[in-house]
Amino acid sequence: MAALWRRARPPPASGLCRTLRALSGKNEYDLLVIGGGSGGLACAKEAAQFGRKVAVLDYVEPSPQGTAWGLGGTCVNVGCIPKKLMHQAALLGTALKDAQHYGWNISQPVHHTWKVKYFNIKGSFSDPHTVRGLTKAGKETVVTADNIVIATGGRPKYPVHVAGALEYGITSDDLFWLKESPGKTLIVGASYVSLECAGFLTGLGLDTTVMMRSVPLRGFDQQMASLVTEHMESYGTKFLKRCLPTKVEKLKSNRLQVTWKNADLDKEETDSFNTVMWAIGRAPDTKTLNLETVGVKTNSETGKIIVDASEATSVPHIYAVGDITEGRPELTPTAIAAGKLLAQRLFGQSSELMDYDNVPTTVFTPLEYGCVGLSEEAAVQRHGSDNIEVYHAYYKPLEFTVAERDATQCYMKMVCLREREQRILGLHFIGPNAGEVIQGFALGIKCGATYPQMVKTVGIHPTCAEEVTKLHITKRSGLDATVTGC
Ligand code: FAD
Ligand code: NA7
Repeated sequence: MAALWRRARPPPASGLCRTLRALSGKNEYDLLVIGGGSGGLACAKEAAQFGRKVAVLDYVEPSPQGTAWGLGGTCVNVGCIPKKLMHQAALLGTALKDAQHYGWNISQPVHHTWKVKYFNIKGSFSDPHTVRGLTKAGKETVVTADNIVIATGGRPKYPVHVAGALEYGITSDDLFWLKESPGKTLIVGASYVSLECAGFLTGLGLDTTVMMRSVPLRGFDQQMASLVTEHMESYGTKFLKRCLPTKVEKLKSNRLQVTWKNADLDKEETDSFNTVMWAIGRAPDTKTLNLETVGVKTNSETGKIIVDASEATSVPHIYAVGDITEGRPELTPTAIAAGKLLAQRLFGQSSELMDYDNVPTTVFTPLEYGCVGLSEEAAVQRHGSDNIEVYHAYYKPLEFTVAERDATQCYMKMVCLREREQRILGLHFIGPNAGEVIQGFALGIKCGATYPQMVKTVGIHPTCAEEVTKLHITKRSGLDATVTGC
């Protein structure tokens, strides 16, 4: 009887799908995208423009602290957008201070109030054309497609050997969704995520400490990175250098007591905080995708998916874009552009590949740091120090003068090849609106701009960006690089 019932029962959904596919020889969709973030949505929307049948799966696994959000991925929910708005909130605090120097009467003291606005199928491969998804309620859905794009991004890492880290700590996934101010905060790590968050928390008036085990902003130009942290220190952010946390405990007062090892003093130290945030890097969650079953290769160290220049994985018709991919910049515009170009190649008879060279970016610390192209270290490594010329300048933004703001870290440098044409290899800028400044110059550098062309470019006066067009002191000369007068 039981055997009869088993035979009469319809096959499970995934089996049904496979059966239908086997019968018709067709998949349901032209394209299935796993991950509805920056890269995935851009790819799906572009493919739909070509009239293709497209499906997107997106599922947000709640953070260990229980924070969850809806469609859109990291950037709009827990990344670029809330971060930039918090940065703006902090900048407004500084602007309020400046305003008094410009003659505005502002009744003191000015305080920030923490405000929050709330705005929610986990995909796993069962064969190379079939993805099985579970809704939050546990309902199974099965989707088959000719082409599949994996765009599942990454999530913040927790330190594995620090007792209490997972239990008591938060990450950037939680910070932007807190209902109450985080209070006195410790941020561990010296990545851009760490420094940006520490910057805006300090700017909002919170007692904020960054704990770093080695250098700040690894991978970025290190002279610029030092200026960024130097400015943050003068702005009020505390730094615990060459320190590694060992445990986090909850005190009766509900505060979190953190113990760490100070490598310079070779001793253990402790302090208590209201909030401990881990910003020690991000990791792809490839385990749940079941990639081994279908043969998609990953880097065993990073867990990221290995792709070629056309974003193809080791399995034909399976592609990957965005943060999940090995060796790509972890940035929203690169994920979007890569997703769009992939859809155009798949369905629009295009052969254009994503060009990952000279991608501009900005670290939104209190004094912003924008850059495009090579760091000075990378240029030296690639071309040799005799073959590069670095033009640099310390400058004072006009708006800092009336407000009597210190401009010690307002600095820029342009790294060029030294041969006759002096092609620009990298541009680095610390100062107000660095993202806005660097974006335009990035076009020139993408087009192969040279130093002579840059200095022939007429500046817009009075701006900070005009100083880029006036750079003339080389580092090699040893001359004072401080800009004076107009
Ligand atoms: P994501 O946007 O992360 O999207 C992946 C989606 O897939 C998520 O919704 C995820 O929940 C979902 N998913 C995962 N697994 C599955 C599964 N098995 N099934 C279904 N769905 C799944 N970049 C910038 O360019 N500028 C910035 O200023 C900037 N600031 C940042 C600040 C912070 C704090 C952080 C954390 C990141 C920031 N970034 C910034 C980086 C940027 O957010 C990422 O590079 C970008 O979001 C990557 O896009 P993606 O499509 O690869 O992945
Ligand atoms: P990154 O750039 O991977 O940086 C992680 C930071 O956290 C970095 O300062 C690390 O120090 C530090 N770190 C890493 N592990 C630990 C532990 N266990 N304890 C203390 N500190 C630690 O972070 P993001 O994810 O923010 O950046 C991702 C991408 O953005 C990156 O690939 C760039 O392309 C830009 P370290 O320098 O290793 O000593």
